Amino acid sequence: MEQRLKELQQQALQEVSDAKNLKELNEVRVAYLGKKGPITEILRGMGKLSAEERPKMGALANEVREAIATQLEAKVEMLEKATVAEKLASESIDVTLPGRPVRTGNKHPLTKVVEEIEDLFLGMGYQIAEGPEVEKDYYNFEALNLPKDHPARDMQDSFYITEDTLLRTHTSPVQARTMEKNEGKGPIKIICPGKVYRRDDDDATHSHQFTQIEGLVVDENIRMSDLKGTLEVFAKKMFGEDREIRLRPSFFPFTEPSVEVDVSCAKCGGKGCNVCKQTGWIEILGAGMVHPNVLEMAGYDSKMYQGFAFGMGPERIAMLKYGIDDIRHFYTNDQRFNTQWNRA
Ligand code: 2U9
Repeated sequence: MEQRLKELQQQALQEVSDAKNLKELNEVRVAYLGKKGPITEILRGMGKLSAEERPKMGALANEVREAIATQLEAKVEMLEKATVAEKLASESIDVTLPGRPVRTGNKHPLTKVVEEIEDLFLGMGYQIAEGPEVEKDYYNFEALNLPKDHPARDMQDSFYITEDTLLRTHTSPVQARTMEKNEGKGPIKIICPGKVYRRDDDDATHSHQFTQIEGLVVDENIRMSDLKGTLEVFAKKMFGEDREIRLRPSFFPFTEPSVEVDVSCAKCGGKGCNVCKQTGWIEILGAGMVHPNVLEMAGYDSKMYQGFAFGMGPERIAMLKYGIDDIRHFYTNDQRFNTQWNRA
């Protein structure tokens, strides 16, 4: 029996050592230490031994059992550690690998130019004011010194909704509303960006809906020189520090005097070329001193308060700055156009 136990121990330990995984190891456990296994059988048969041999064999059988169990435990632990190590190795992440590129969108070129202009005036202490696109005839025309019989009110030129509401034809009503809200007091220093609408046939330079940015400054002691200095800073920041501006007399019902403002041509530096039609100058905006009638209608004493105003079309500014030849590009959403303006 002693011999049999020793053989069993040797055999079991060999099988433990040969087991390649936890499943095989469990099979060894069941085969040797299970209820139907040879060791249990031997222990059950102890009764048949002599009183002298019984304790000796019992102790030996238990020793063999212990030895196998201890080896099994050790092997289980080893296999478990190996499994964890294998899993860690296979799941390791190479943090030095380059990331997958993410395709980002970009702002519309018109949005970029509007924001550039806004930032420029915000930097000069202006605030941004907004107002409704469906506007009262009063704020769109009357308050801006365009009386009832003025030709600009023609049904042919504006999108009327009712007799006294229309899609605004400029952003000037926002300034008129702001002045009214300020109840005759200064200072006001605002720019008004937004969509405007005019009855026009669309072509390379006209669109029935376009964008405007207008500015208004109202305070005591505002002079034409303030307007000129402001527009000079704007033109240089927008088109280049070596650009110059010139003012030409013009007419708008809401300003007196009124001017049109040109910037020296960036391509030829003023010598004359195809971009500036050989004149050396390019028109970029209109401006003037706020008409006393406009100040008075909004509740300002025009002897105490003066103002200057200006208006520009960001599409035109963008077309000049980036050499875009057709205003319709801004509104037809061709991705080849929209995605080529990825400068920050
Ligand atoms: C108030 C008082 C005065 C706004 C002005 C212009 C001159 C002007 C055009 C340029 C090209 C519009 O985009 S465009 O078609 N604008 O020339 N706008 S002065 O004057 C105002 C506005 C509001 C209360």
